[in-house]
Amino acid sequence: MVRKIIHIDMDAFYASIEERDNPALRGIPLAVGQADGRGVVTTANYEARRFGVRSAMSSSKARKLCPNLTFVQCRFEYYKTVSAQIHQIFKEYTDIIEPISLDEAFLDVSNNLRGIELGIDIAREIKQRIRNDIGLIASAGVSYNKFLAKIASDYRKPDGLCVIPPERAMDFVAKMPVEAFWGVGPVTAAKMHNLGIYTGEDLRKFSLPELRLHFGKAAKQYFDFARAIDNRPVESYRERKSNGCEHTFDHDISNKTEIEQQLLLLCNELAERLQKHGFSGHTLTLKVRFADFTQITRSMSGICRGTTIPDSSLLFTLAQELMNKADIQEKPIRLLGLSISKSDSGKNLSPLQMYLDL
Ligand code: TTP
Ligand code: MG
Repeated sequence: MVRKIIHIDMDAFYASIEERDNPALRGIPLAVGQADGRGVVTTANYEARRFGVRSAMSSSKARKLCPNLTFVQCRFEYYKTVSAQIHQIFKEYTDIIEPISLDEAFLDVSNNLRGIELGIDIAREIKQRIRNDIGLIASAGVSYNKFLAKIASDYRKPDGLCVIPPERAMDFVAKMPVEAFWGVGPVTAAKMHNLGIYTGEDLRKFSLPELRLHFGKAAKQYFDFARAIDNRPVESYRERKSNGCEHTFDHDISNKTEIEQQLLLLCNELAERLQKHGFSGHTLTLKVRFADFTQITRSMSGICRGTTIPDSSLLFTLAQELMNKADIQEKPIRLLGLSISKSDSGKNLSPLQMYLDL
């Protein structure tokens, strides 16, 4: 079955909330953030963007670009409550909601709670509800995967509603500048430009081995995106109880230095995954599978407080402790795995959700 995925991204989120609450701020260039000293712009309304004012820009630079710029203080706690209200609307349509930030989420509406046939009808309704009930404008993208739904929501911003049906996907992606692709930041974009890759169409000319040569692990993702393929599920974090990774080695390992090296690689990968998913947990588990396929696991709980996401060096220290506990002697190892899980008593929520109170 073709999936129906919606990506919602609120327009100029913080600034629009301030405009909604104070009509005197409407229609004039507005930035949210500290005006003076070392202040930065969190976001600017579209009037200010015409002058080149952007998120993360220093306030002094923003003022140079737009001398009439009005600044208002950021009220982060308040924006969180607005975000939670928006999520209440989403929940009327589906349980499968993946929050990306306060103002952005993916919804899988393939089997939606309202039994609505078309994704575009749901997106239109959600936009309307956000406008009527909350007084804000959202852009929505609809497609059969996350990659395309996100591109679609960005396509006609602000107040956008764009659908990319399967038959248009390849053409759509062909024309996209690579900068718009997921995971392509300025450094990767510059690298692609050096190879003559400016659009999805250019990217498609490269084979997977060629892309691997230049982009390593990320190559498969670029290769797939250039072909409008993205099989990642919409992950509603509430369901996720653990997050981990494992490596099966080309040859069995038993040398202490080699084991440590592999453990470090695993920790780096796990730390990256946890950051990407905004996931934290209380229990770390090491899995060791030996050459003879017997397997042991060693765990430790209470590894970090609250919703702190452990970094690679903390993971490495703990993983080494677990390895010592495992006391594997010189037995050759075929696979190592490392995962973080929620303790039974812990709230089964991602840091983002805890912080959003969703
Ligand atoms: P965005 O969705 O990136 O920006 P936006 O909603 O203001 O504008 P649009 O989607 O119409 O382009 O980010 C959402 C909010 O997150 C934004 O209103 C302010 C905040 N934010 C920061 O605090 N710092 C940043 O660097 C960025 C990009 C956003
Ligand atoms: Mg936004």
